[in-house]
Amino acid sequence: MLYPQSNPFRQAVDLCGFWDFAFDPDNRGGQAGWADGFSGGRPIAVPASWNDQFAEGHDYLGAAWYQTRFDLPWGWDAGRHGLRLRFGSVNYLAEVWLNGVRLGSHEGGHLPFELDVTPHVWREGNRLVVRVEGELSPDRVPPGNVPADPRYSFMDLSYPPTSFDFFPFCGIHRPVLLSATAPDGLADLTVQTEIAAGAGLVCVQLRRAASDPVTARLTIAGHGAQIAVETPVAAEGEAVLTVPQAALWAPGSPHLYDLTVELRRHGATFDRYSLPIGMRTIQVAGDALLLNDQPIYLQGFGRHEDFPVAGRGLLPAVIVKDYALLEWIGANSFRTSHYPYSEQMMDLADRLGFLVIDETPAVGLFFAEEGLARRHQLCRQYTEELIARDKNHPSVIMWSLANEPHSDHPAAKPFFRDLYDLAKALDPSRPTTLVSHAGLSEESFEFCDVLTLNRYYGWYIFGGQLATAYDMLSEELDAMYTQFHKPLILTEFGADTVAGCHAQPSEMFSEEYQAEMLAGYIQVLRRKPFVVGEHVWNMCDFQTGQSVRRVGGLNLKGVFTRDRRPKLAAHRLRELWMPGDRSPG
Ligand code: GCB
Repeated sequence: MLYPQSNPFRQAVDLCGFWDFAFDPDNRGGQAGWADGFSGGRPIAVPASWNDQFAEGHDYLGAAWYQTRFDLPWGWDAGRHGLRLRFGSVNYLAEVWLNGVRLGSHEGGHLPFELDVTPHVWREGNRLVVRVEGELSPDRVPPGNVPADPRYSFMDLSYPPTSFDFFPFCGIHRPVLLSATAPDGLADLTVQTEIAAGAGLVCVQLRRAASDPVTARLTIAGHGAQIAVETPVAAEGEAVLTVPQAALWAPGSPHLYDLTVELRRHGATFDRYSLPIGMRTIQVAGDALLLNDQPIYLQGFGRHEDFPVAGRGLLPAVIVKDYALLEWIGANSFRTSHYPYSEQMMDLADRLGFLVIDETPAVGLFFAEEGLARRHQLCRQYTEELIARDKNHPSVIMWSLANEPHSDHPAAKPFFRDLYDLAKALDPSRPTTLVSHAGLSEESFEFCDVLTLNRYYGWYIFGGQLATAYDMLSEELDAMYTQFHKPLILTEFGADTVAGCHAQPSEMFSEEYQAEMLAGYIQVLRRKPFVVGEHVWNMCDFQTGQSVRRVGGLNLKGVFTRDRRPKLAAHRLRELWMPGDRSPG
């Protein structure tokens, strides 16, 4: 699925702004005909979560209705163009009607879906209605409302009752776009790059929405190069372009080229699409992770899309701020914990040169029989949608198929074997992983190219005992390497920290404790040649369910506060991470 863009052959308009909104706690909207349009709604911002916009909606996860109106822009013609609506992310369940006609539905937040509106759209006065629902349920992914029963391997008393540690924000979270394209134009592009003797080989696969024979002209421009080829295309086509002395993409030098594909019939162009591409390779070799054949070491964070008032809604200024902080602190990477981030975030990772472990929304999975087939099907769907969305980003160096599944169950291994095979079939070019807290007993590490582990010695266990924590970590890492012989990234380690709380000597919750713990962990990690990365949990404090463990409903493991102010640990990490300080501890 290509992100909509505007040029002389296609156009996209943004439908975001203030929509009408109504909660529907008794589920009356369907019967009352709200799908045809409803009156008495109040204004809501799109994109944004509803939870922080209205006090009574703070913990409300049930049904709610959105509505807006639009006219077709000048020159758009449903007789000549393919017209589509594209939602970047609606959490959790979306059902969409245009002018009273049900267009379709989509399950799962954080991933885009498109609906064809061509047959139903009017020139003026279109009424778009979306029913959104975010109930927590054991057969959804991520799951929630899971019975407090040891068979489900999950018991954590928090409200709302999620099986994961972040707030289950609901709403239309990312842009809603209306696009017009040539009905026989480009439907998809897949770009893969290889490097051979300094030249970049760019293999482009094209897919069209029609199958009559036409010509594709592909151009790669940038860094002094201008290379073009032509190739015949029917429903599909392929071309390989060679860029001599390619400027490779890497952190610190994120060189991008412009790939432009034009479709022509009888010499006349009828569609065009442009994509920034980066030439780079990524592979696992022995104990190392190689970018462009050179070992790389990841330093950075797990993060959340989370900010006051907007909740999980797209806020471009926060994206820019977060990249500025990542640059300031000397990070080169992050994981999209625990769901795919916005396409805007991914575009900037390419431009600014950050390495991304791209994670599906499969967090808090458990494998008891009830709902298992459904959870499995959803994980397959998310894996397919994520790879389809992000396959062309040079910044994406690894797929993460889940976070901390409760995998001490016989059904877990076949479940992950299937997801791994699926990811490899869709994209054999990138390493795949599964972020685990099971460590040595994680049987599904068999299907991981890189081991990714979360550890909280010195916090949830051995709290206050940092020397013991480092010993435990060191021993476990060595044992894991002995057992699996694969490179390892510590994808989470950290301590809740109240900004402004100080202690000498350090104590849990103080800024000193967090700074000391992170530095101590990093010292251990850098002594292990098979460790290829350190991701601190978390970049910023973030909202989660209310519980005795979470002061103010916040997870306070950020090295920045929720409003992006550095704690002591941020300064300590900066000393360790800025270029020039890559020496082993
Ligand atoms: C974890 C989870 C993460 C939590 C974190 C914590 O292992 O992967 O989602 O937020 O621990 O702070 O407890």
